[in-house]
Amino acid sequence: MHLSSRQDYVSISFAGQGSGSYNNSKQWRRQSCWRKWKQLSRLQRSLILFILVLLFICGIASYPSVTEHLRGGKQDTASDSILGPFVPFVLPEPAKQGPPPLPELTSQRKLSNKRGPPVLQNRLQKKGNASETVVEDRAADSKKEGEEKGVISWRGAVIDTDEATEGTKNGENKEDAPANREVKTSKDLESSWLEAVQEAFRHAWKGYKEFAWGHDELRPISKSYSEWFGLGLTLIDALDTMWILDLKEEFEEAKSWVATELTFNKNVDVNLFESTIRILGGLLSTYHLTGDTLFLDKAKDIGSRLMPAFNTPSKIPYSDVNIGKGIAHPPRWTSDSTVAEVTSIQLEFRELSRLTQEPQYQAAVAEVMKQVHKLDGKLDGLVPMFINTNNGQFTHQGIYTLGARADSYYEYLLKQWIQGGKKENQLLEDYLQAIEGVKKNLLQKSSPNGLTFVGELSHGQFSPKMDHLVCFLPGTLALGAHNGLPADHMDLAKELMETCYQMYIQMETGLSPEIVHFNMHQGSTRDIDVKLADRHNLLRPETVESLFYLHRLTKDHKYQDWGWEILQNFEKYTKVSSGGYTSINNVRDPEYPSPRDKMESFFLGETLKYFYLLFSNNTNLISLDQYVFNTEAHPLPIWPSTA
Ligand code: DMJ
Repeated sequence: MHLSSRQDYVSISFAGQGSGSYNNSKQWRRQSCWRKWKQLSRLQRSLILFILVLLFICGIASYPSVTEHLRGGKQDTASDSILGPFVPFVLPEPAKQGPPPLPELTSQRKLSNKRGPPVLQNRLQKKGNASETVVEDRAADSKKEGEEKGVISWRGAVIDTDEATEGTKNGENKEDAPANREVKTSKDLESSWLEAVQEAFRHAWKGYKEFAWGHDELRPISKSYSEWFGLGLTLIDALDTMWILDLKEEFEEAKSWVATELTFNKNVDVNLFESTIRILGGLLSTYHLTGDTLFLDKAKDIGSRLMPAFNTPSKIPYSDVNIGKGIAHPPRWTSDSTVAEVTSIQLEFRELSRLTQEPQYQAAVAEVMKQVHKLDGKLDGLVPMFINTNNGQFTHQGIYTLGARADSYYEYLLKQWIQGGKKENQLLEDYLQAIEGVKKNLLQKSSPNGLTFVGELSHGQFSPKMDHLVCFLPGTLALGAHNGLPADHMDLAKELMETCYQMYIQMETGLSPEIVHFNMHQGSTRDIDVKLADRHNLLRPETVESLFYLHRLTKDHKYQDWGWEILQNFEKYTKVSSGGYTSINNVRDPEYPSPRDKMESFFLGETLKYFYLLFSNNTNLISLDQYVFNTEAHPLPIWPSTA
């Protein structure tokens, strides 16, 4: 059994060369045909060869009439062709697996699909962008708005905290850009792209259902699964995506698994952060979207089982909990937790308290925020990456990043403030201070093309390294601007969005690597370098997530175009023919991107959901004035005002 799956893997990898599709059957078929051919007698072989030659001669003789037919542009059917149905033999187009090309795409929006030498693309699109003139208007407007109620001031920044209306806040386009386009075409394009996302989801689901049902992650190449917590992670992460994508049938089968098979009474260690954002967050949002109390009951169950994590000397939670035994512990090698992990579970636990009217969940996570707020060791609002669960202090100080281990700390400052009705000023202040800290310490421009990027700081030394994870930031900045934060947050969001897009488009596969390094010295010939060890792509969502926010809030359709381009590249280089999508090892080799044989749960939970929301022009589909997305793309309601 094991052996056969390894053989599959080798042949599948080979098929990736040139085709972009991981189909394991070709080589096998070639070998077995050859064996059969050798088994035939000499007479049989001569007869077959004779027939083939005869067919070839007939083919040559009929060639002119056939090509004539084709040139006439007329579609041959069985009834009007004297030769019967003509099926021309064509080589399979290399690496084309996605949905059929859409006529509107070529006629209405000419997308640059260049690859290879990393030259900057789409720079021109930036210039003369209608939305940028609106930014100036908004900046002028914001002074006037400051005189009205719901305004607070932070270090000179005027912040309008009044309820936002999508598409009308700082830096957002007032006019609905689609009006400039032909409405019918725009509608057609929208439905084709939405269907393409549904189709991608169905394909991913097919693989999961066939080879990994009820398990954590699909391994699409080996047609098997991997287990992390043993809790059906992909299925739970994908529940609300199916609901939003209107995939009722798939949703119902998943729901019945949750009802009959899902149990948290298991002797397993789970990571507090990962299970909170994926499982608790997924169940809570599905409850809100469907109103089905099955999901709320399951959310309460997992939420209460995670609580032992907070039983630490400092009240800063441990990273791991055994949800069957109710015992928590730090990782074996340290008593530290990750700062992003302990500060990115708040949206979910706060919501659980609100729904259950049981205050202990909210109290536990609020205590973490309170302590982190007061801690020494920050740099202009930027936090280190680790925190000790015994003494509650930051450790490994002096390193600052918006990437792994710190990223969602910043995201959740803003989002908690929004979730709670924009009343918790301390959260807002920490967020605003951190963004100023980013601008002062981490923001730089690349050479030769001046891409704005967020680097890292290590003991005062700047490193031009940026994780793909940082690409959540344009979306978060745009969301802040939408909620009344300074208009220059939207300007920065747009600049960083361009950079994240370039991280895709400058790669030979059109897919971003996990980490890039920007060139800063004058005379550089390219802006982006990728180290050998950083060339993988895990099907991560952050860029698509930010494209969604940027499109939703500016109405600029270029963000949809960029997203479409990226979706096509996922289709081309990560789709596995038997079902599912795989992470890849090398985004710089379109001939052999080298599958890693894993479909992360966030591909269904986040990436495909954000694609769908990006392509939809319906601002009421998970309105940003009613919902706030957790860091795993599960929408949770913004609390209704009690005042
Ligand atoms: C997801 O689990 C979440 O988005 C998290 O905040 C970061 N990592 C992955 C996706 O990249």
